[in-house]
Amino acid sequence: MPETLEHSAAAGHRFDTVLIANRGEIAARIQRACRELGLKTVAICSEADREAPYGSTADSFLCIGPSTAAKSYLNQHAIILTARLAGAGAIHPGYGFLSENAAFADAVEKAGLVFIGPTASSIAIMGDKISAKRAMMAAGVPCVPGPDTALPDDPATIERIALEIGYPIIIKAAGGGGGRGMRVVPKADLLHEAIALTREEARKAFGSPSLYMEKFLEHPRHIEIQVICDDHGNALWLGHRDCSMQRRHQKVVEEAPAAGIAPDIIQPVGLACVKACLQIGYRGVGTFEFLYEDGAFYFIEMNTRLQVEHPVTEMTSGVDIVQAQIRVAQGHVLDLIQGDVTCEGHSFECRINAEDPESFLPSAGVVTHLALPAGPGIRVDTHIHAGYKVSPYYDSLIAKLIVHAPTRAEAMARMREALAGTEVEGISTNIPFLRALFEDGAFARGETDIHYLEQWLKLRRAA
Ligand code: MV4
Repeated sequence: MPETLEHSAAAGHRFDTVLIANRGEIAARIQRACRELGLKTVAICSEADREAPYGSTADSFLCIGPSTAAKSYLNQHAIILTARLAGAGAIHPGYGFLSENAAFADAVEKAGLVFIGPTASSIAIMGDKISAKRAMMAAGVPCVPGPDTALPDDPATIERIALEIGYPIIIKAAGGGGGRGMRVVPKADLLHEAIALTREEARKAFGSPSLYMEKFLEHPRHIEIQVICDDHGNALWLGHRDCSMQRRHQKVVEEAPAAGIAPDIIQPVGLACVKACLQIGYRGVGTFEFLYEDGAFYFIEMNTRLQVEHPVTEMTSGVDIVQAQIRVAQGHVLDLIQGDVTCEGHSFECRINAEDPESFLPSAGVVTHLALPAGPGIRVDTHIHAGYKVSPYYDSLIAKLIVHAPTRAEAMARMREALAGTEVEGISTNIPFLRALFEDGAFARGETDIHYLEQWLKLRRAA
């Protein structure tokens, strides 16, 4: 049956070949989604990734530069040129690298290619944490107490703002995010020094001295809401995740849904996120990050990319988020409405990292033996195999172990089983530590916050 005009992709959005501007497990994940949609794929690599298995399954595979990311996966010009040479009509940036670079999204569109992600303008608004907060406050999304404007220079005015919020407060760089460029101020006499230090860091790291101030929440959980929007005024939220289990801003275990949060508590927050997306004309997938403390949600940041932990939401919602992301980039209307979106059962994801168990430093080398788990409700997203060489150039994520089961307790049991069936030899990994974490009582009871894992590691080391 021919598509109706409204349901067909806009002419300017048509593409049949996607260049995947990333590496590792997510390059393999995106390639599968493309193939299932009948799209051809162009894989790219650096010199360190020439042997990557997703290279031989792509329709073409091109080496674009040296091992250093700055000269390959971050080389905008080389990537756009390669897309044109290989006949790709679109670029999927994955996560990390160029995925939240507004100038890259703009350059891709100016080259006549589709950027599989939001508009450059949406990326830029969310990249500036002050303009992001302003957009969210305007849409009625609950935010952390504090102004949605940059801190002024006048010391007396700054002091007054801090007193109004109430100590402890936190100073954050507008150009920061993900834990970079922030400083907690416990009391008034430390305020001006903290601002001066954070401003200098911000100037150096982000090229902008712009700062803002918020109430510091001491024991929150990190809860996020996944959204997807098309170019025709439709937006959906696909449920929520708890990503509190982290160390140094690196998530280790994620789950969906967040434990112990009643649907009628989260529902208005999800709807506010949808409203915000419609108000700013957002397109593509996105994640609203919240802190959750004493029964209330506080927006902190929006991520304008596909996230590492998207699989837990795929397991509970049944939506293939990567396929949906590509479809909306093609200009298609979302084929779901909010009433079709359900949350079934419970899902966990463990990030398997090639790292030293004591120092957490990346562990490079050859995987001499690999056993992966299988069975109902078990999914493994990885690019590695026995004989694979883990290089020292990139982040240490080598696989994601994802489980799904009817209840949280059953999902935990399934993850214990999956971890027991996972064997990686030749390099060090965090598997022993993940096994121990899934035996932890407080975790099983859902009694954790953003500080829990670091405290747990400290106690474990002392024992
Ligand atoms: C905060 C906060 C407490 N109060 N903001 C860190 C990452 C960045 N996305 C925001 N972060 C935080 N912002 C206020 N007003 C505590 C953190 C924070 C954190 C947040 C989420 C997950 C892990 C974290 C670890 C330390 C601090």
